[in-house]
Amino acid sequence: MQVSYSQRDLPPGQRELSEFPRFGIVEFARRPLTCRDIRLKITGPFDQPLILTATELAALPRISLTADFHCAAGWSHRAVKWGGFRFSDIWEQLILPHARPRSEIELVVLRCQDGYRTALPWSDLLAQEVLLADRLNDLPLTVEHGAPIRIVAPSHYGYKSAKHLDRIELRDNGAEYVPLLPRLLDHPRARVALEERGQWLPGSLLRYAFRPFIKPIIRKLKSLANSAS
Ligand SMILES: Nc1nc2c(c(=O)[nH]1)N[C@H]1C(S)=C(S)[C@@H](COP(=O)(O)O)O[C@H]1N2
Ligand SMILES: [Mo]
Repeated sequence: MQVSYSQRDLPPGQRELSEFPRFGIVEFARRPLTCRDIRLKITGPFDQPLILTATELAALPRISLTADFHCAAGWSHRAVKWGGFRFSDIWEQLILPHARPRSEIELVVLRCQDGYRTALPWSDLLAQEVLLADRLNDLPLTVEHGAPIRIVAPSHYGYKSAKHLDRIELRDNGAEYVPLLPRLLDHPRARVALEERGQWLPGSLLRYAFRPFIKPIIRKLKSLANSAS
């Protein structure tokens, strides 16, 4: 199945990059991956945690999704082609039959091999365009872009698209979640269309505050990749 989420105009405050850069927290990018194979631990208000590997995922329909990617710091890259599985299919076909939650899920915490974490409201994650992707531009996901598997949530800023995903925590109480990033840089929903770059200050202001960090971070992460090879 093919889906496309590409717009004619970039969202407010975004500038286009012709290359798709590696981006994120430089300290975390220095950490070697602990596991090259897909292994997702699913925990929640049910008795037993669930482990999903490539074998279980292979039972689901494969989705190919082309979407623009928007980082809250202000860069966008157009028409990224992802391959993977819908989160909603994973929920309905792989989780629910084995682990029926005792209470309603409010929030999902996404935890990564490098120590990164982010969270999204449950209903946002169930949207049709949210994938767990293991392929990028018809090739297996590289370490730079989130191997072995990552979230892709194209309606949300890039910081919700957790790379090197290894744990999905379903929570019935969202209020207890402590964000990794300072709240100024972490909006609970981070919808691109509403310019929810962060909290406390409007996105239309934050776009100027974040912009100077784009180039140095990209340069730093490129030099990491070079020294590793
Ligand atoms: N595990 C992990 N996921 C992460 C990050 C990170 O540092 N570690 N950075 C986030 C940010 S801020 C962005 S913009 C995107 C960048 O994805 P890319 O490196 O594939 O361009 O990854 C997001 N997911
Ligand atoms: Mo970002």
